[in-house]
Amino acid sequence: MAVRCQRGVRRPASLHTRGNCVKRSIFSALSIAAVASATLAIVAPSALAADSSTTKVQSEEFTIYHDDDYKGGWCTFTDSDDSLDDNYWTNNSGACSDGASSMNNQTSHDIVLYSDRGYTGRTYFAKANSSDGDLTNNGFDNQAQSLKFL
Ligand SMILES: [Ca+2]
Ligand SMILES: [Ca+2]
Repeated sequence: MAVRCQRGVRRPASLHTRGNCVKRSIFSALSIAAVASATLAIVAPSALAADSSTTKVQSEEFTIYHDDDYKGGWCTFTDSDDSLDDNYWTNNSGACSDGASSMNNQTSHDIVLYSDRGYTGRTYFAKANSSDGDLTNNGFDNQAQSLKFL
């Protein structure tokens, strides 16, 4: 059934033609998608590898961890945040407020953690490029509710 795709055919006889044309265009769309994803599959691993090796060193990220010693889920920040209620631990254990037990400041900013929303309450000072595996001895375990990049 070699039916050619024709434009402007009005008669119902063109039903087959249309079906055939639709299939062909779907097929070519799939081919394009297949080529695109094949290209992505080739590119992605090296891009990811490059990312993970460089971001560790160069990323300007501040990270709080749910547990001591940089364990449990974590939340990362690249700027001030006046409420951690709408930030969530990476392991889906809930909102990041009132849960931080260790922190890693990989930014060039000093950062202040606050025990209340809107940069109020008691404070914990995280120096630029510093880390702390246990906030308990700073009286700040599970306290952070907002944080400000200075
Ligand atoms: Ca927030
Ligand atoms: Ca905790």
